[in-house]
Amino acid sequence: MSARDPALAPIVAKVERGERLTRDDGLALFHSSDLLTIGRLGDLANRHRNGDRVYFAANQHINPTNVCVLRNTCVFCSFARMPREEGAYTRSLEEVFAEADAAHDNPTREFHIVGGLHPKLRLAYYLEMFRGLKQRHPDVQIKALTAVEVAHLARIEHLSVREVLQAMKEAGVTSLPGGGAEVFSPAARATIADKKLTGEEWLAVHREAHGLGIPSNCTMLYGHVETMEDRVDHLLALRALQDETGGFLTYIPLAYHPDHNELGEALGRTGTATSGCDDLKNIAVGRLLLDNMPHVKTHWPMVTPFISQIGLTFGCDDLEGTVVFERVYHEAGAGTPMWLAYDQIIELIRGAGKVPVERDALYQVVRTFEDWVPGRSNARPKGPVGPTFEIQHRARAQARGGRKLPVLSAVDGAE
Ligand code: V47
Repeated sequence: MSARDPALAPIVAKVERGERLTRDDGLALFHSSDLLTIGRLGDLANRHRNGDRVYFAANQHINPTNVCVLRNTCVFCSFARMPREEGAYTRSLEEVFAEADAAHDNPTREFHIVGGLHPKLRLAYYLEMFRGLKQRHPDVQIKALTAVEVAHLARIEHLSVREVLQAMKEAGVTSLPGGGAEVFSPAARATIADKKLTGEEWLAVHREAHGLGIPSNCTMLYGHVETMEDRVDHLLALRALQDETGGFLTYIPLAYHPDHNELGEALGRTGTATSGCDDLKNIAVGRLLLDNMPHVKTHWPMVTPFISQIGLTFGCDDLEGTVVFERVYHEAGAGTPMWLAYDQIIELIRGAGKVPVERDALYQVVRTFEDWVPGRSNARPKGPVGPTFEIQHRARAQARGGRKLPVLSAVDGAE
């Protein structure tokens, strides 16, 4: 493979030989504008591991509360509220179970449960939630609580992180999501998430989880105040922990959204803060530096389904699933849909010339699609939810006097 940017020539040779890339290589990749060479390298590294397979999960996101003690210090976040602030909400367990009941009519395999750091919600609330969900939906795996939430619960319960994780595992949690990592650089963190646990502490929670046999995901939030050095160092820290434990399943680059948060205002940004080229570059460079990471996932709610689809030939072997319903980025102005139908995901993957594989939270194969014919309803499962569910859900939430849910996008035509 030849590179248009001569600075990439030695990196091409290394990737072709399967050699590990260095910090300088990472910097050269981020500084280069030779996007197609970077993409081809990401694709090469991915194909080597995963062939043409692209995984997805039929999943449902559940956000039990948006009340967060870090509301005023995580200045990039649009989701968090103070307890008495307009729009603050905390779901009762019955409400969480009612929301999760959509899984009965849908092919849901994973609940993705994250929320704010509520000052009063105790560990018992979460454990009862996990047990209740497991009892009601035994076939659905639970991916729950970021390292930040785990550390917060340990602090308010006067328990060790290990004890909290052990209790979560016993209550039915299968894996941890990758949120809260942001960017580990102390300087960038001081600007965007001053009071959040440090990068070292985030890594320590994941190390502990891996030691208990709980696999986890990892992320990097890019497109705000971080430097290219910050990005590379963050990826190398993830790589080092993966060398040590092997417990990460997936890396997910997360594109910063600047609407309705203090940081976006300070930076004078609205709409989007990243570009399509930067989104694709972050996918490919993540894949190249994280040579020990089994999977790289593209999160379509952040970068759009179409950029995610292109990402499948830039190093991603995993497309975020049905989601049902995304709230964190929609509060920050993401204009993408709040969910995708099961069939739309298959079409996106097939449209990229890849082979869709439905997986569970642990990447065990649930279904392949050799016999799947677009447009033949009897050859495909029912979509995860229809717009009716969201309309009912919003009506119920509003009738309860809860906060207004963000307006749905045009994709489902529900408005
Ligand atoms: O940690 C918050 C990010 C993350 C904004 O593990 C924002 O499978 C952009 O980690 N603009 C949480 N990003 C989400 C997350 C995640 C998503 C999908 C899959 C998985 C997984 C994990 O969302 C936070 C933060 O980095 N975030 N606010 C914002 N304004």
